[in-house]
Parts: sequence; structure tokens; C-alpha cells
Amino acid sequence: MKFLEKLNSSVNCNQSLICIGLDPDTSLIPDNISLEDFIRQIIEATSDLVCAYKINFAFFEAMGSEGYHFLHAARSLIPRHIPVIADAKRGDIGNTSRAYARAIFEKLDFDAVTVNPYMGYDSIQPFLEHSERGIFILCRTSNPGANDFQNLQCLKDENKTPLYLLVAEKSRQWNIHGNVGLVVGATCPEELGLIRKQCPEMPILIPGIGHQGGDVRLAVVNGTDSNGRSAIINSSRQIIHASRGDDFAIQSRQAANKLRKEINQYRRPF
Ligand code: NUP
Repeated sequence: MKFLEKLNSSVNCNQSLICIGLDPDTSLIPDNISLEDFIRQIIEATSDLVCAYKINFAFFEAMGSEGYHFLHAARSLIPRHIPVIADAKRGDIGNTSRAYARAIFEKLDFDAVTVNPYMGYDSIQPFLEHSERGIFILCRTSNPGANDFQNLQCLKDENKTPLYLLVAEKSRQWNIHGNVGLVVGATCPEELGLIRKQCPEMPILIPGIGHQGGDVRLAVVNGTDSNGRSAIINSSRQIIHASRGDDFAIQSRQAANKLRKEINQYRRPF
């Protein structure tokens, strides 16, 4: 099944736009539990409440050689009908990007990946060729430093346009297989609205709520399409580390349920 079909099916089935970010901080996990069990219990407690999971490679790579084992285990623990996004922010010369794409899609079997557009089309193209997988291009990120480059005004056809809108425009042009999405932070709702206007149907992965302070209502109102869909709203720490105690799984379910309800309350009718 293609990524977008899988995503739409889990959005419908779970009535949810939430993506839970599996970004485990081992110092916040109860002592008596292994990382694999922690991840298993979080997934078991939340898999009927999400439209996707996102695994950020950094937290696994930081564990050294064991990390790859846990990354593989985490991906395998997610039920097959729920799409899983590899948050790896890849992008390199074509030959290297081809190897990255093989690793993420063929060896690790992720449904989608985040990529960095800074090196241009040939760095993204090897991912796009995997037409059944989703490719999320960083467009306007949630961090304060996003302003350093992404909001710079660039001259195009004698008009000034912010760089992030040029990225959105190029991403549309590159979307020949219908598998491209964008990453836009919930911390910049105005930009999110402009990007949604430019790309009315593209899926947008929206991180930045919770600890980063993004506004949930504006993420939904400005980020969803005209049918109240196509926004994948990520929350990581706020959900998986809702409690440091033995009740972490129950608390993660409660946090996910609360967020799901809040998001659905702001969605257009569907
Ligand atoms: O612009 C981005 N902002 C962002 O936070 C792009 C991302 N991929 N992320 C990721 O989303 C970040 O690396 C982390 O994995 C997650 C947000 O985590 P949290 O702030 O909800 O804990």
C-alpha cells in the first residue's frame, strides 16, 4: 500500500491526526524496565489513537552500536497498518542519498522519511523514486534558528519571496509520484498558513507542540487541508515521557487521548 493510502486509512480508522514521536530519553525511563519494553508498552497503549509514529534516529544513534538494534526493534513493534516516519533528515550527493534511501526503506522498512532540501533536487530524487514511500521535505522548521536562513527573502522573477515558500514551490514541482510532503513547525503558524495555501493538498508533518510551545489550535486550523486532513501533528516528549513512574504507559495514553480530542475539536467537519 502506498504511504498516503496507509496514512489516510489510519486517520480514518483512529479518527486521529496525531503522530507520536518515539524519541526515548533513557534517563526518563523507570529503572526496572528495558528500553524495548518501554517502547512496546507505549505503542500498545497508544496505537489506536494515532495516525502515525515518527522515530527520530538521533536518540537511537546516541546509544552507540546497540542503538541500531533498538531502532530496528522499535520499528518492528509498530503494527503494520500504521505508517512509520523515519525522522533522519537525510540528503547528500545522489550516490550517497541512494544508499540512505536503501537503508531506510529496504533494510529498516520505514514508510516515510524526512529529508533536507539544502543540496537540491539530485539529493532528494533517490528518495522520490521510492514512489510507494512518503518523502517529507524540511520546509519551515520549528526551531528558533529557522530564521537564520528559511525566512530570508530571496529574489525570484524580480519578486521577493521567503526561502521556505520557494522550498514549498519546488517540492510541488518535484511531486511527480504524489509522495511528497513538507515539514513545518507548529511554532510558526503564520508561515504554516501560507505554505498550506501554496500546497493545498500536500501532507504536512507538524512538530513543535508541547515542549516547544507551538499552538495546537493554529496548527490544526492553518495546517489541515479543506477536508480537515493532511496534517500530521507530532508530539514526542509530552506523550512518551508524560510520567517517569511505572504508570508511564497509562499516562502516555491519557496524554495522547487528550491531544487527539483537542485536535479533533478544531478540525473542519470530516
Ligand atoms: O522542524 C522540526 N522540528 C522538530 O521538532 C523538525 C523535526 N523533525 N522536529 C522533530 O520533532 C524533533 O527532532 C523531534 O524528534 C520532534 C519534536 O519533539 P518534541 O518537541 O515533541 O519532544
